[in-house]
Amino acid sequence: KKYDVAVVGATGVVGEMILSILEQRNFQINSLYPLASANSTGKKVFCQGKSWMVQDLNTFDFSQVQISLFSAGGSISKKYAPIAADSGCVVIDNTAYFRRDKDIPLVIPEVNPHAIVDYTKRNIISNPNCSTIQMLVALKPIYDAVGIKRINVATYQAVSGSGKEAITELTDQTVKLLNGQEIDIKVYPKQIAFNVIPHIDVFQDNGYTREEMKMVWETQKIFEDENILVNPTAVRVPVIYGHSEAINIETRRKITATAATKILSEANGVTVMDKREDGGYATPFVEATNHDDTFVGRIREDISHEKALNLWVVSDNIRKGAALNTVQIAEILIEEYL
Ligand code: 11C
Repeated sequence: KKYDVAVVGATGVVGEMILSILEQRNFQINSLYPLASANSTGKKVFCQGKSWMVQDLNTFDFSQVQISLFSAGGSISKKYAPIAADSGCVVIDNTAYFRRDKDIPLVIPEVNPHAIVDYTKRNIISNPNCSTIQMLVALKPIYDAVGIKRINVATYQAVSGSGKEAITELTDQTVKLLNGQEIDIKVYPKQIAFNVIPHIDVFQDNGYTREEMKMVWETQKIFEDENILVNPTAVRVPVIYGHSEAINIETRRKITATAATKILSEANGVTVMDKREDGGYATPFVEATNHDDTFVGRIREDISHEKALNLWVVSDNIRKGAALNTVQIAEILIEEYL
């Protein structure tokens, strides 16, 4: 069976990746409807050997499609996802807008595919934040084996997480600084080239940022464990693609590094790259970019705690962190539910 699919935000970083993943995985498409704001209307995108005209989201009739993949920002999802869902199609939404709603499943296919069943409540499924996805793909096998009480994580997040203008900001600032010119600062609150910014998304009353709190809320929802403690610090680094995370977990029962490595080596969606030698670990741009798997390395027992483990986790934030996860959800949806 073939499906009619709308891709909302088709000209954005994630939208473009969704199109290429639909092609790579030979998703059974009948008609594709790339949608964007009026100023992108009329552009063409390519997928599965055909060119498809970008149409205006504002006037699109969602009753023509069975599946809509949204990745055009929270305010667009707020307005248009309910319209699409009410027209009868299933929305898979990449934004944070619906993630905390109790009647909307929040899904990572390697972690909680069973949650998809509840899509019927509102015809919407949420895709988690990229930082949460890679963290939980890596931690789920350990959670299942020995339990996790507390997660302490510092992220090193690529600029592509903020969209195309942020990639341009990093590259432009880099070129200008190398040429001794004045730089423009538009997307981030400080210079990102040759720098590190300990601030992603807006500050909350508790002093954490929303990106950090997303990792708390989403972990508790996806693991269905409101007692799991998560303490994140989210940091932007001058990397174009690939988020990295230094994770320390306090487990309920002791697990050795050797046992954790074995479990992770057999886990779905994980590649262990962990030789204790120069270069024996994965890095975001060189190894993780363009790969489906989340890479785990630097697996070692915490010398300061009896039941804790350290991990280095890197993944392509646009691919597994957004587009691939969305398409994987759509694949399960059509295989098991539609
Ligand atoms: C970033 N994680 O790297 C963000 C991007 O909640 O879907 C995705 C934000 C979200 O900037």
